[in-house]
Amino acid sequence: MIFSKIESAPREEIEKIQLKRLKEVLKRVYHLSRFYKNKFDEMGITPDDIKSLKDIQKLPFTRKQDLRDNYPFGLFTVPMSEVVRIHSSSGTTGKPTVVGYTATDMDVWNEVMMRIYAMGDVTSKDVVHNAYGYGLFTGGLGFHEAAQKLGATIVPASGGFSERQLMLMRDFGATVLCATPSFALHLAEVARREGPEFKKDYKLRVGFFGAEPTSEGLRKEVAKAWQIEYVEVYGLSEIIGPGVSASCNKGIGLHINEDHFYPEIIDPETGKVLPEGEEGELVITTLTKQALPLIRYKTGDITKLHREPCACGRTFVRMDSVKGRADDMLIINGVNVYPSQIEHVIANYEDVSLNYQIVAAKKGYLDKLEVIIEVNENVPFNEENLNKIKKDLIHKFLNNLYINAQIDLVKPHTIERSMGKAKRIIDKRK
Ligand code: DLL
Repeated sequence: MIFSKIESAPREEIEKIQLKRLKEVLKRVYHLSRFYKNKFDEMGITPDDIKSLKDIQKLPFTRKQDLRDNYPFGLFTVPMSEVVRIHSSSGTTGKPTVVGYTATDMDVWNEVMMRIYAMGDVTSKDVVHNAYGYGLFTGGLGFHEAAQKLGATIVPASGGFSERQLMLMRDFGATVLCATPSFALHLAEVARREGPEFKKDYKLRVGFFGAEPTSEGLRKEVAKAWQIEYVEVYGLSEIIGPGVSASCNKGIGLHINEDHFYPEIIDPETGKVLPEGEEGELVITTLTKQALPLIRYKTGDITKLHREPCACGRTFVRMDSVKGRADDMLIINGVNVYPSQIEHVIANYEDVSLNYQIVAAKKGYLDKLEVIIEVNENVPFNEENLNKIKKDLIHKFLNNLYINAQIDLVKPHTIERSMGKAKRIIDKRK
């Protein structure tokens, strides 16, 4: 089901709207934001210099640090009396990044989220169990309001309390699950304790998963565990929250809501825009945001764009599932590796589960990569099995990723489960 006509409009029409909106947003930031006025002046650019979409490349980038430097509301382009909602990142290091929404921004957010729900055919007949955290994190409320607008029954479960959540999902007849993929997998693991046939007690048919990088293997595992359709949702609070893009399940990748968010792919080192189809850092310009418009925001997420026609009928450009964050890439003795590539190896080996942790450390001058993985419950935890699994995995890491990894196998249920975004990487070298 396609929610809005614009999602399948001819390319020329989409690009016409993008250019018109780009010009408007540039005028807005130039006249209402001291930060952007100074940046544009330094580069000798005015909004009038932008005559085509390609001209966007003349504009400066915006970074997460710019939001921090202007904490809390320095980049807002409306008076606070027009701001109706604030969200913020967790801010584990330094000040959090704060984002704001006007009433019109909220309408846009609901619109793009309703488009995403439509990718899983959600209607007023559905019961939506929302296990994203409520609060300053955009996941909970982002999924909440749009479901309500659609007329669906929303269950604002938030994170944690797995057994209670499962009870509510069963008793309320949830047909839709919204959660981080790692939490969805954890819920399935707990539900499985009721017996291998647990699924028959649940009415789930589709899930909306995002907020953290995943491998294809993990996505398949979640879909298989719950026997549901997997819609992948991407977004970030700085741009809007969840709602930037989502997968339609008819073709590969996630359709970007391009009439609101203009995407580019750049080389994260040089800042150069890369040719279509090449992998690099996703940069987004918000085309319609009022409270916090951002020009060429460096998301830090690594992906690529493709524009071949999609079987679903949408004409919006697609991005691949995010491979990882530019700053999450591990360099192990000179070899670059993303955690999702490590996860891919684990997901394709039967005897271990997707509960794992990656520890990078120094041993003398050399880097050491340790991967701690839980053995599957049905595999006897004896020396013979452990030695075989270790040997196989070491071989796979070496052959597929060119990494000499140390494998530590642990018993099932020993690695702490995440209730929100999974924390799987510990880099002791930092
Ligand atoms: O995670 C918004 C969101 C909530 C998206 C719920 C999807 C579902 P932040 O907390 O600001 O916002 O974190 C944004 O999370 O830059 C990516 O690195 C990562 N991320 C989000 N979605 C995906 C995804 C929300 N589908 C950061 N795949 C982003 C991979 C994702 N990474």
